[in-house]
Amino acid sequence: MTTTPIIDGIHLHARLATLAAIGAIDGGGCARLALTDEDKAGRDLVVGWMRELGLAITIDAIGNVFGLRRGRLDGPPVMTGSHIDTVRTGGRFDGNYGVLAGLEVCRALDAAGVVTRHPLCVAFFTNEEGARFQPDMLGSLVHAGGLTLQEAYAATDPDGVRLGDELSRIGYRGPAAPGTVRPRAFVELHIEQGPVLEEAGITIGAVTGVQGISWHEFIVSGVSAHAGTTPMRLRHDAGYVAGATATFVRQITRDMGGAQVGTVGVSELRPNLINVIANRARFTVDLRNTDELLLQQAENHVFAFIDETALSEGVSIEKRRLARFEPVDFDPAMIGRIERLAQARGLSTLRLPSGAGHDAQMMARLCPTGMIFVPSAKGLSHNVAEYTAPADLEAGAAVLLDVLLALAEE
Ligand code: HGY
Ligand code: MN
Ligand code: MN
Repeated sequence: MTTTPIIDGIHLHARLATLAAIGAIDGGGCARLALTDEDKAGRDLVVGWMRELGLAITIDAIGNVFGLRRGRLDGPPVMTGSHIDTVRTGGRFDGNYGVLAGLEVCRALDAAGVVTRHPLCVAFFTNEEGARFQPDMLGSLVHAGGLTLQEAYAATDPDGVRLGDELSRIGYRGPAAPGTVRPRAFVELHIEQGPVLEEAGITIGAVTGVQGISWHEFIVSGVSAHAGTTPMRLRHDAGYVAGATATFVRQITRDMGGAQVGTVGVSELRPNLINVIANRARFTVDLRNTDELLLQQAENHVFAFIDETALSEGVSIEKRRLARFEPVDFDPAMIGRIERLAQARGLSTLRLPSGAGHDAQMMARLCPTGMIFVPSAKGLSHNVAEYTAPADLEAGAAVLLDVLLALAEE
């Protein structure tokens, strides 16, 4: 005899707190950069929880982990999931929430004695953040066939450490070929990480897609010299090029308006001394837009500015592309399903694009895919103060339960 499955919110909050304790940093956040010891500890904990639920575990060659819950039929599962790696100044909900809510759905179905028609799968993907190794969404990109294992293994972090070596070191270079677990549908529950839902007073976001992402690294080589004795006309100041670019990126977003955003997130000078003109700068440019042509325009403006500035300053530039993904639209039927099921629970809904990258944007290459958002307090994320109200976390998990159930009974 089955009963109505219900998400256990208390258990969800407790699990989020337990996972957040791994790599905990001051202010209540997490630092579990991909493939570090902290990431391994987080992985081991979540895999243990999957085993407790009796899920069949598959680990693939890029370290993606899949927990499969049997259905009445065999065949492709309905999949949910996200990531459990974090940026260095991460919050406790980004990625983690979607994975743990997926496990709570399995737990609620167990408690209700429900076996779905199609199997369910809860997954977490390797290196979603891209904060240590690029590109971001690396594990799901390999899963979707957008990056080879060899290319992924060869990625290096700023210290020159190879991704493939770190994956082996933490014991998550699994036996399964990438793409082995091919879903019939994919749904990712995630915090919005921006201000839209909170400012609109809306609980559930039915995400329409993910904006395009352009990540590039620039290495500027100039000439170090005395900050006091060197006339301005004789300088080849790498630090100036980095600073001027950060200003230009802000200016170009202002000129373009609309959805265009731009960030110089990494900016390192050498020798980084108060009285020495920098002979080396390493900086990154993150540009995003929901419109691909506008994103290309933004790239062209920024790249031309950097080339012109380098020429006039007499410095050389090395440019490296770290990530480039075009905007992705989610499955219209999935968007409508999320909206309908949330409204059936009396929850307010809003359609919106995602400003952040997500594994769902890669899974959309394989199957009908959608995302469910819940509000982020003050729109803050990638910040230890990241926060979503418990009631909103529970509402999102309940909608995930309904959407997965609907998909798994089709
Ligand atoms: O950068 C992003 O949007 C994601 O957090 N990787
Ligand atoms: Mn995320
Ligand atoms: Mn993130």
